[in-house]
Amino acid sequence: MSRDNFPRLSAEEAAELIPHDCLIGFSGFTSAGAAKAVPLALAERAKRIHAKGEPFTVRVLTGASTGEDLDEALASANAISWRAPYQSSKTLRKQLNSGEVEFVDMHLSHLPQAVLEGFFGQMGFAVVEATDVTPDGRVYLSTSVGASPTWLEYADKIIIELNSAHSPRLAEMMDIASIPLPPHRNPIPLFHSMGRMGVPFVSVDPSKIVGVVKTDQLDDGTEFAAPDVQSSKIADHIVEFLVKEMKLGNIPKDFLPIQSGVGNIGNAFMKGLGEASQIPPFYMFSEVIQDSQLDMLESGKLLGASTSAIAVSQAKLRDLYEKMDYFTPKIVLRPQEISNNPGIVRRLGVITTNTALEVDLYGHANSTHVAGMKMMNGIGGSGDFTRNAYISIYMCPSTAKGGKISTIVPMCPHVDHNEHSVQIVVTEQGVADLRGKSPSQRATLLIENCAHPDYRPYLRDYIASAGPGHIRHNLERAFELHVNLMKTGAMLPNGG
Ligand code: 0RQ
Repeated sequence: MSRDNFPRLSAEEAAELIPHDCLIGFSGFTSAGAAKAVPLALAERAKRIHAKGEPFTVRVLTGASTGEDLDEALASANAISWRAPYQSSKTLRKQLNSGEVEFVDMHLSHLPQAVLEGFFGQMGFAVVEATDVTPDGRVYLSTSVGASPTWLEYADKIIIELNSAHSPRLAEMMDIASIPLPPHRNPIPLFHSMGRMGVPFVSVDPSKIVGVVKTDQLDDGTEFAAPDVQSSKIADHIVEFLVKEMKLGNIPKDFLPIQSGVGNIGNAFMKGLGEASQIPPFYMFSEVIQDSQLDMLESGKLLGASTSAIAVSQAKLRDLYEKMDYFTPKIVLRPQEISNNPGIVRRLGVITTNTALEVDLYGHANSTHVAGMKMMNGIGGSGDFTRNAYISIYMCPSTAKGGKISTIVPMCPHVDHNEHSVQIVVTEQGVADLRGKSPSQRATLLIENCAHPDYRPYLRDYIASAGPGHIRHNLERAFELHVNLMKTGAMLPNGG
């Protein structure tokens, strides 16, 4: 039997199978490997049903964020009622902040276990992109693994999007293993970023595959802006810090694996690290690799990368597919439960770098909620890595929105990473090394090294007005900057 023996469906026919209020597990970890045709057809179907005055929504799980054809298309069709664990779609962001959509922000490594334990109820469908599926139920995934192995195991029914635009040689990068549920777990046998413990495919019960939809479309891909002056300064400060740590002997001479968050600043930092002659070639243990990491793999600066997704621009992906002999030994693609596993992060001694929206004077970081209320994207994998990092670094420009917002604030109105996990804070102004520092020492370092000079007088005055205590606050003023922002559009009347 060939893969063509599975029912061949159009995307529209596949979408017709999915009932109202179904919990669906879509493949996708960023736009990499995201289901493309079925969600788009499902969005169109929802519009047709809504036009008749009838309800149609689905509950959506993915590995992380997705491409335009998934979150953005479904949200624009008002077809999502509930969503976890992460998103970055403009329309969906509006809907979850207005309360139209229920959103659950979760650590990405927790997601597979939570689903398998049944915390979110039964999953009707898995819709998963693959490069191949064999008659005995071997599913070969495309540019991301994410939580797809869990969806394929747990869902009642499976729709495969068989995408011929991807290289089938992605299988050579895959290392897919499932972790049994507690209390039946053993230590995960990975002792190096490039270690392997699994197989190149996911095995499913073939009778669950209700259809195969053929596609031929690359991932959306993300094009990053060239690093701006601020991002470059942040990158330079971090590189300088890491070189100093190496000289002090705090980081071994052959270096430690790096994790880097997604986004413009993360991409700029990785580019800076790639160009730093004082940093030896190193490995990554991360959840996503972006354009700059492919360049570094080619130059030899990056020796290898463990990841859950190859989230690169289309031009880079085409280039990668042309050079598979070179790249396949250098990239390992893993399920997010393993790529983001806090135990392995601690074991390998990963140096983590993530971006915050704001950091408070005692080192609590807010990565998700603007003014403590409006969700931006979600915590993603940042917490998985930060909590168990060898050194955890948070970076952000000292101001946002043209200086109207200080990213160093007296108290974060929402905390994703707390003072016990955040060790180093970097802005374009400089570095605050919070390790071994008491709360009052941390506040001084953050004000004098990281805050924008326009905001330093306010922050010094805030501390001067704070009551006594181990962590000193003036509760009447703790959110004054945020309240000003909401009332006037700026944290300080004259920007500082
Ligand atoms: O808004 O685009 O309208 O100008 O936030 O900020 O500076 O471009 O930085 O792209 O790296 O994103 C924290 C959102 C930063 C991201 C966050 C505004 C700013 C801009 C973007 P505009 P930048 P980035 C693993 C790691 C959590 C998940 C994570 C993120 C926009 O890094 O989602 O770490 N992190 N995952 O103007 C109001 C502030 C602001 C602010 C910045 N204090 N208040 N707006 N902005 N600071 C990856 C995965 O899990 C897949």
